[in-house]
Amino acid sequence: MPTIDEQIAETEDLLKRTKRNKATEHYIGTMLARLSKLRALKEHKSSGRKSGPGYSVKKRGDATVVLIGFPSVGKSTLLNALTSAKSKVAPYDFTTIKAIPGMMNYNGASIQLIDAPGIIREAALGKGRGREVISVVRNADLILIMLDDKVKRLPVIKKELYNANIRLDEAPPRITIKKDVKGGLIIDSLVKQDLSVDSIKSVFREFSYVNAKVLLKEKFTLERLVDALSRNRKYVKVLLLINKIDLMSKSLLHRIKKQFPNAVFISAEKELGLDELRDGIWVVLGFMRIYMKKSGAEPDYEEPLILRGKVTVREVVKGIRKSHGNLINAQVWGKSAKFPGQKVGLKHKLMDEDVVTLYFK
Ligand SMILES: Nc1nc2c(ncn2[C@@H]2O[C@H](COP(=O)(O)OP(=O)(O)OP(=O)(O)O)[C@@H](O)[C@H]2O)c(=O)[nH]1
Ligand SMILES: [Mg+2]
Repeated sequence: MPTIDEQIAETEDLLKRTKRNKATEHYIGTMLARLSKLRALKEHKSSGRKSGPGYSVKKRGDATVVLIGFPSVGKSTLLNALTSAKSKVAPYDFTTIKAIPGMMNYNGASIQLIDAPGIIREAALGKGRGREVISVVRNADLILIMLDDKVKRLPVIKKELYNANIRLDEAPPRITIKKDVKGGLIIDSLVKQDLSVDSIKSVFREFSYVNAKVLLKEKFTLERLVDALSRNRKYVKVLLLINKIDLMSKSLLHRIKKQFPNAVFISAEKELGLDELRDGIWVVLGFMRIYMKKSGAEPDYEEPLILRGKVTVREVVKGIRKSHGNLINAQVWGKSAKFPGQKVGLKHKLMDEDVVTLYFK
């Protein structure tokens, strides 16, 4: 019986050698599904053995952000600049050997920032301190990938995270699956699929689905279908950071900016660009400040309600946590209001820095 590692290597090899076309799609789907199952098995087997102190950090605050990057790019320097933590900084690689948390307060939100050990090639296999890195990333709401002038290393980091089943800036697949006791596999789709029904079914079969009603709500690739059927995928937002801009010539900086227009450019040591970074983190995490205003009074700008994600009047009612009876309606001032003081219901979507008055029965 070949070992799991051998089976993984063999399946990867088969995938590499098989050209992708309509005729092989079905086979490739089966192989991708098999590979995913083998990797999950390996992860499961080694996680029991290898856990220990320093491997994961307890989540605290309103959101968790993890710093990822090759050794010596300046992750610890940045943690120290943004929080009151003191992570060791040194000009040699692998200074940081375990994940170190700090708290960053911004606009009234407390954001946990975690400095991870340097990620390197094959981190997903536990090389370097890879396993710790992956375990903290899995708990993150956002990861900051930090690079210095060696920007060519970005694909290496992305590949490691991908192999560790972390999906960057992807929404979870849109699909519903209802298991059944008979009837076989019934595949319906809201959009036209490029994959054949046969290929789709082969992936489901590899995941041991025999009878199920499936509704696909987006256009799937084989990889994304395998992701949808694997339980260990983690979908995380990412912000790219380019550090040590103080060491770059104008022309180099210009070139890198052109290559990565969405990156945030900083110098952790000289504290350049840190306001843009704090703001970027706030925006990407979808944080909002909602100022409450009692009827006839001034808004409370001192202590806003801090909310994240989909924020409607309903979340505000939940957020104030006091029982006031039933909401009759609400009034809104600010970016989400059609006009100042618009009357709205529970479903009204709010925006950062809106002012809200709630009327209860
Ligand atoms: N010039 C310059 N040097 C920096 C900057 N940020 C960090 N450094 C230096 O780069 C070296 C490595 O910084 P660290 O913060 O220890 O790097 P790290 O990414 O935490 O490294 P590991 O813990 O080994 O993964 C130190 O000598 C820092 O002083 C920067 O913005 N500009
Ligand atoms: Mg460090």
